Amino acid sequence: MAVALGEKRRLRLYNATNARFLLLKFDNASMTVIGTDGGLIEAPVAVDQLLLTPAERVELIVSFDKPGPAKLTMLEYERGWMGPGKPNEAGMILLTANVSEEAVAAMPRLPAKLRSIESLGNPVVTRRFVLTESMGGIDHGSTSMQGMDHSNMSMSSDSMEMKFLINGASFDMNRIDEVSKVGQVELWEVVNAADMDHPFHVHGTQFQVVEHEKDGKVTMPSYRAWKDTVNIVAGETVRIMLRQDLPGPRMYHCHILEHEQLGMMGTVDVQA
Ligand SMILES: [Cu+2]
Repeated sequence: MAVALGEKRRLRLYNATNARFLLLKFDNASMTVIGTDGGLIEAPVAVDQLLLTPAERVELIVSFDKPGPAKLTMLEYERGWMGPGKPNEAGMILLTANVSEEAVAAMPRLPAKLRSIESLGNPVVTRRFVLTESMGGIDHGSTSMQGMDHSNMSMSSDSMEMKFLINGASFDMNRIDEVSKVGQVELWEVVNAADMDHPFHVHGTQFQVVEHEKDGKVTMPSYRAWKDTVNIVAGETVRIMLRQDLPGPRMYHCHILEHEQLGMMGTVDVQA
């Protein structure tokens, strides 16, 4: 990509990988987030780096204020990889922009306000989803596997029968796990009691992240956004608010495709 010095470009990034966690940094350029999975956020937010987990999207304004190559680069992120074959991704370059010495004519300023995002109000229902992993018939909650050597394990090995569960259950197409109602505001508490991060994805709507809780410490997101995928770090609880406006069955699942295939998925039936 060739750009002029001082130019700004609007980039939409979509993590369409099955399992890679993209911790991104733009060397020699600056990033400003203007949108997430569900469109624009309320005001631009400058960031040094950003984590894009499978299925997450972000919309950026990138400012190229230094001449020479500007590189979108992956940084090391530990999501709790198990088994062999972990790719060495740190330092991988996803995009290079060649920034000219010649400056562009003045660029328009970003608007201070992009849109309003209303709060969903008070929830009338609270649901709790606990994510766990089970290996070879043994259930593993958090910390139980620490110190074990995972080097000989393979998720695809029949003998190990690795399973990924929500509330102790593996996905069943013929089972309804939750029953909801159109227009009902709900608080979902997603607890990651497993040893790996799991990007949690909900179909049919966009949600707002209320807070993250880990080791008793609660943090709120730094800005309000519409999302349909949020990473739940190992050992973390994330609370989200949502409302479904159309009737029908909707899936929710981990968006690491291997985990979803091995059971970490459920169905909420939204009734009219
Ligand atoms: Cu997962």
